[in-house]
Amino acid sequence: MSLMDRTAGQTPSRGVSDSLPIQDSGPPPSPEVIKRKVCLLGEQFVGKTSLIHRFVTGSFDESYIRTLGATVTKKAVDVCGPDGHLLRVDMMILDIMGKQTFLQLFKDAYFSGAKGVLAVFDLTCKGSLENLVRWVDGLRDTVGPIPVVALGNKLDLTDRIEVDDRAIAAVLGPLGIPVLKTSAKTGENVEEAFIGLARGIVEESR
Ligand SMILES: Nc1nc2c(ncn2[C@@H]2O[C@H](COP(=O)(O)OP(=O)(O)O)[C@@H](O)[C@H]2O)c(=O)[nH]1
Ligand SMILES: [Mg+2]
Repeated sequence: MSLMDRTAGQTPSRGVSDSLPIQDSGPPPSPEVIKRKVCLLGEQFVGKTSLIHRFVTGSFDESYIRTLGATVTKKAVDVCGPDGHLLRVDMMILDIMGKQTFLQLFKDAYFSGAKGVLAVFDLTCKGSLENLVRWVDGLRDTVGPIPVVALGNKLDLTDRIEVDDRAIAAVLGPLGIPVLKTSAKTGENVEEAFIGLARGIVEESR
């Protein structure tokens, strides 16, 4: 039985609730919204476009769509703000063509104003982890110490994984960035990656 059923037809009696402000009229209040630019970086083919696609549409597209230049997608996530209130982080997600040459040309424009980064490598390709250091250095040269979460992607390809936890710690430990293992194919940890980044962004803007 709902509250409406229980109270319908009853004579209202005076009580504590009479002195409280009316809460049940209109839609619930929306959380405060902050808009933030976030970027994905990392070598070509590590799965940046697929991770964004999975996060935004909830699906995986096997047919590889090459990213031309840079594309922008938007999605909001709700996280708990520093004062305990819900905050909506409206993310403008930038995806680039993953070549270092492209990064050199457009680094400033691409990273400028970014408040968080997902640095992606491929668990089945050791070189993509080693090269991530250069990507992160390039980022920090441009925008300074913004929150970065590293993602070891393609976790579903269990029999092809080349990068173990020790190698990850050796390369990324000195950079001091958290690491998550993801699969754009199964969706494992993809939502967590973007939410983790949003949390880092909210922490930074305190
Ligand atoms: N098995 C598997 N394949 C993936 C995953 N993520 C991406 N791929 C594939 O890897 C290739 C490159 O992905 P893409 O998102 O275009 O990489 P990008 O160049 O970093 O944007 C494509 O063939 C994808 O289908 C994953 O998590 N698991
Ligand atoms: Mg791409």
